[in-house]
Amino acid sequence: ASRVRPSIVHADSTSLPSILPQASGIPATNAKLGFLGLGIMGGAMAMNLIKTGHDVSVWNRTASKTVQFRNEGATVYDTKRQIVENCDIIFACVSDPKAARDLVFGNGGVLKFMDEDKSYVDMSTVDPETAIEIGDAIRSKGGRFLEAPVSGSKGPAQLGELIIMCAGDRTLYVDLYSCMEAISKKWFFLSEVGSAAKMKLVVNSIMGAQMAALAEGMALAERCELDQVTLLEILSLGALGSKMVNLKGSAILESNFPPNFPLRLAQKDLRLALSLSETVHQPIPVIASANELYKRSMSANLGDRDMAAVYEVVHQ
Ligand code: NA7
Repeated sequence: ASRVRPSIVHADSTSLPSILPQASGIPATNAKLGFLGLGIMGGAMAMNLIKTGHDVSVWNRTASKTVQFRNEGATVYDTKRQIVENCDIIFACVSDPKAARDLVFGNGGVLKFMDEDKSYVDMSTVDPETAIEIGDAIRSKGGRFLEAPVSGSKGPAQLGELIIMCAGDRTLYVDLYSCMEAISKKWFFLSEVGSAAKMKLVVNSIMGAQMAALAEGMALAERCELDQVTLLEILSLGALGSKMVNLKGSAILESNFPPNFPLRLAQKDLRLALSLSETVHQPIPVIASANELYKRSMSANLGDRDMAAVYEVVHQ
């Protein structure tokens, strides 16, 4: 039997009322979207989908987080089952591999309710093994699967300027055009499921080590009685100038670490990157060493603060 795919309505279509908000001029797909996980990242992405005229239903483990989405026009469901039954494409964005597996395989998980008319897009940052296991399971029920971890933290997520690494079902990737426009500035198709997870872990391992080096450098500057503001200005004017240096450097200067990217998730990504490096026998001693600082930060109860709070353990 031929499968009915939710289709993209193209910009020159006259069938859509012009009052609908659009993502960069692209009318929203007609597909009914479900979103599981309304944390910092998932919440911002779901909100941008709603604001660009998509039909969005949401579920979150902690129900109180759904209120603002209902107020913006989303349908709120109490169970994952209802999301699957009422939606064509289900997005998930939860903390870690355990949470991502729980959503699919756990009690009331989505797998039981998936069929050949459903698609599942996992945007959580997980290890490649988890992505492959989830992808295989969804496909075993006839559904389409795309892994789509994102690069960028709270600010880019709210601005719809994430960078998205996708791998898996190419037709689903194409069908997500208006969604990707709504939440990202660039999206990539890599290849087989697992490759996006690997790419994301490589990206975040570099970021974790860079953050740790910035924290140590700022601590060293202070210990040498150098002005940290001047240090940041010198860095930002040279080859190391970056949003990361500016934003995280300012956070350190102000000793203010609201969680744009919670430290516990940064440490999770380093842990997963280290495991990846072991499977392919690639030494990553600088990244491994940075991970020790994040582990120490976790012991110092800094996990729910921003990753820049790693400064607190290098600056004693
Ligand atoms: P947050 O803000 O810590 O949000 C985590 C979300 O994951 C939140 O909705 C949690 O629900 C949900 N979660 C965690 N564990 C579970 C389980 N077991 N079952 C269902 N839902 C769960 O993280 P971010 O939004 O910053 O990051 C999400 C992902 O993107 C992560 O992989 C990052 O590395 C990148 P809660 O509200 O706590 O009930």
